[in-house]
Amino acid sequence: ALLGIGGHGQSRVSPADAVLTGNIYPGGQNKLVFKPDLTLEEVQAKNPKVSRGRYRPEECKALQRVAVLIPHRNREKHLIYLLEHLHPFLQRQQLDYGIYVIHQTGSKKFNRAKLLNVGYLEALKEENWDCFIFHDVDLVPENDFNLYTCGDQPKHLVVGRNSTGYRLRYSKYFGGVTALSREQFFKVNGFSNNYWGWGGEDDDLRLRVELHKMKISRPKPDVGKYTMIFHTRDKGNEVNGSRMKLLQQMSRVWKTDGLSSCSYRLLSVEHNPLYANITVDFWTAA
Ligand code: UDH
Repeated sequence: ALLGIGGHGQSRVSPADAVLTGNIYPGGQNKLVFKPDLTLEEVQAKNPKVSRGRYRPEECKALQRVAVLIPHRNREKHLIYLLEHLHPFLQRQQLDYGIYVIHQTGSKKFNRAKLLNVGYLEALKEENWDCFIFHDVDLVPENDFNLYTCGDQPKHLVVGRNSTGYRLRYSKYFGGVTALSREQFFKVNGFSNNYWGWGGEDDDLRLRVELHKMKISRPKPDVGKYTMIFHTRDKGNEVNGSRMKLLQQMSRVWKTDGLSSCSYRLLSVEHNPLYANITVDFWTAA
């Protein structure tokens, strides 16, 4: 059983217990605070049981091994905040997990989807992960019942965020944070590698999932709640004007554009205490 988490969206933890345990709140809802001067060292000191970005529960064998993949460039502060909240959150869920940050070097257009393909391929070289969580760096989960595990269908975990009044951005939205098993992601050949700049890659993955007759599931709105750390549009991640055209091609190209064709220059794999850092260079933005 999950520590302090009831099976029907109800917490078994009383407010008094929540105070005692320090972290688990009634209804699974957490209060998020982002301290302006927080450092990575402080977060490390609070997580002595995490090593090389990995943790597994001591008192039981977890049902799934879960890899969290975070695409990244120039968002160091967001990463510290996310790590601060994600480590205890994943531990309260008693998961056997590892966190991977996939870092794109250089100033070419950002490619979120390709970075996530790289994360999947590189993480599998270390461990036969059962489940992959594709996770934006600026979205922090608010509710402990939002389980970071995979199901028999792909899951979309961000039902709402503070910046949209906790509403789904649009009915078919499949961005921000998603959970696909190793097999589900492999079946659709991963993400397309061809989305440079902002937008479209998440819709493309949704189309791949639908083409393979899978059905996306979501947690209940009060559970799928996230706080987005405020930011403006990044340099190098301008809106991708080709995204509509690319989306139209999906059913013709998915087999040859994806995990099977993901080429990259691997610059380094470093194991920091709280995450593995995979640095890559993409030599073409064509
Ligand atoms: N990312 C980076 N660095 C970048 C660009 C993107 O790390 O330079 C990653 C990061 O994990 C981020 C994700 O890619 O969470 C998605 O990019 P995004 O946060 O820019 O996308 P989002 O849709 O925001 O959240 C779009 C621009 C918002 C402008 C808002 C103005 N009101």
